[in-house]
Amino acid sequence: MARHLITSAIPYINGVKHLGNLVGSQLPADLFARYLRGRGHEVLFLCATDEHGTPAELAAAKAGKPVAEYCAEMWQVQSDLARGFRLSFDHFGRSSSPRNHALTQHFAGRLAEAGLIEERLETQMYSPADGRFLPDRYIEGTCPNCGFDSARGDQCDNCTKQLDPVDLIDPHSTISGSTDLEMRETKHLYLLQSKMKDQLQDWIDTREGWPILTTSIARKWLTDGDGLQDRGITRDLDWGIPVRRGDQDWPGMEGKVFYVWFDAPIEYIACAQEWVDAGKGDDWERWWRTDQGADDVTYTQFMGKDNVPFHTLSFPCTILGSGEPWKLVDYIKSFNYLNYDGGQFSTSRGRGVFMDQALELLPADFWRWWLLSHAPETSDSEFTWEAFQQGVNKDLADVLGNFVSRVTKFCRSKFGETVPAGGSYGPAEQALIDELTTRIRAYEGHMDAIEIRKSAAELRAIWSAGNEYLQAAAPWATFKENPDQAAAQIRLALNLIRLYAVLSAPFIPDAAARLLSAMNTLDTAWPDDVAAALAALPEGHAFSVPDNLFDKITDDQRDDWQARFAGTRS
Ligand code: B3M
Ligand code: ZN
Repeated sequence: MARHLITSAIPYINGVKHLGNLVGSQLPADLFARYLRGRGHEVLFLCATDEHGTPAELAAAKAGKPVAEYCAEMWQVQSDLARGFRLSFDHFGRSSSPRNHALTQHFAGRLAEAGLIEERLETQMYSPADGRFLPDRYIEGTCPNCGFDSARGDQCDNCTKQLDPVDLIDPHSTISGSTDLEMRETKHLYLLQSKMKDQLQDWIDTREGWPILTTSIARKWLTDGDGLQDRGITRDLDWGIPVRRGDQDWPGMEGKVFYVWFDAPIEYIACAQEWVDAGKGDDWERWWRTDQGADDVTYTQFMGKDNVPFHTLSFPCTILGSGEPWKLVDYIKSFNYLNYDGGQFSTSRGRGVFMDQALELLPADFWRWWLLSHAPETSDSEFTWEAFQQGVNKDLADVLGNFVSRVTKFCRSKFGETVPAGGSYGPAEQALIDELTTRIRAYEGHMDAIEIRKSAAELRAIWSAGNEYLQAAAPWATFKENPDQAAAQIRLALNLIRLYAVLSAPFIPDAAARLLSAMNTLDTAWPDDVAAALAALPEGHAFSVPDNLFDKITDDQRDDWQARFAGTRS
């Protein structure tokens, strides 16, 4: 039994996430966590809301609420949706927690002591009408690169170019609309990432077997242009973690907060402390401190590709720079984008299907299965309603659902609702056991390597093997000449249902639970020995016929949903 720490990128607080966000971090992280628990490992799976920065302040202002109140409400909304999708976090924390405040200030203090933080005087846009500086999204104007008229202070959403507020043409405040802006001097803290370049380069170069997507992004940032840039880690904002050196004031930094990307990854650690505070665990150090047992932990992070630089460079810089024995990530699984019906999912434009809407249409398993089996691993992938209908109907209804229904109903009609006795397994059954053994070992290999599409394909093949066996064995025909042999065939098939529940639970946990309850068993042992696993339900064991597992998506539903989600969310 090994110990696995798993974190998903923590979603921004400003609104409900869309299915593209879900499949790019939280959902695959949950798949992996459930799989490892199923194999008997000890898992700590953490996620949280990312509550600071200008997006939170602006969303709260739009909702007409104080930021703290807005964040508390949205945390509840996101937490409920996570439960709805059966995301099995051990704790769902908040980056605004007192724990994260203290830990972020602690890291800043350590980095300052190590000579890795520098105070720099710079000029920034100030709005006299608003009485404040205008960082990041508080300022908009015309993009000097493409001419887009609502480019933000930090980035143009149209051409994606990274910008500085001073680059914008005709800039204005997004709070008051004021164009009366001036440059004022203000002091900020810079993390001297450039000093850590060699150490980070060595670390990246020695990461064996990391996905190309992850290392190529890290290398590009390490070597492109001027290499690793020093990074401003403070902002002139009200909402955030006040700038302090450990528990001491930081002269000259009054009224400033840390930049959201400085404190957000630290929440991965603070979240483990919150998990202990919530009474769900009693020792966070053994997961995070290498001097207190975390050396034995395998730590895996999940995220979209846009988050990779912060996790391969910035956060490791914080960890390594502190000079303290914190656990570093062992493996980063990153994802490309899921597109929506010929375009992009977009939170700001409300385009696509959002987590709350998805659960109003169909149970979580439908979405989990389709999204995971189409995870954007090697390239971007696309959600279309046709593909969704086809995938769900074929894999879940025709293959898995149909197998369960045929086997349980046939047994009930001929033998009653108990595992039938009599007969014995012959060459056909042995061939099936052999095939399943090969396939289950392959499935484990793909899951261990977090190859999600390959895992889904193998699971589908495992379900199909059962259908093919049933078709060839034809117990409904065998029964007429040799009821004993039909009994053995059905006994095997009923045991396969339990086996399927165990193997499928990471993808479709609700259906798996229903199968186990129909098979009237609490035995979720992983099939290390397939022959033994197929004898788990003994002769005479009572079961019940489950209700239809998956209703097919009709053409009318598909057309209706496609039309309904063609526009933008209001
Ligand atoms: N909140 C961005 C995102 O949700 C950001 C991730 C933080 S991970 C520490 O894509
Ligand atoms: Zn642009």
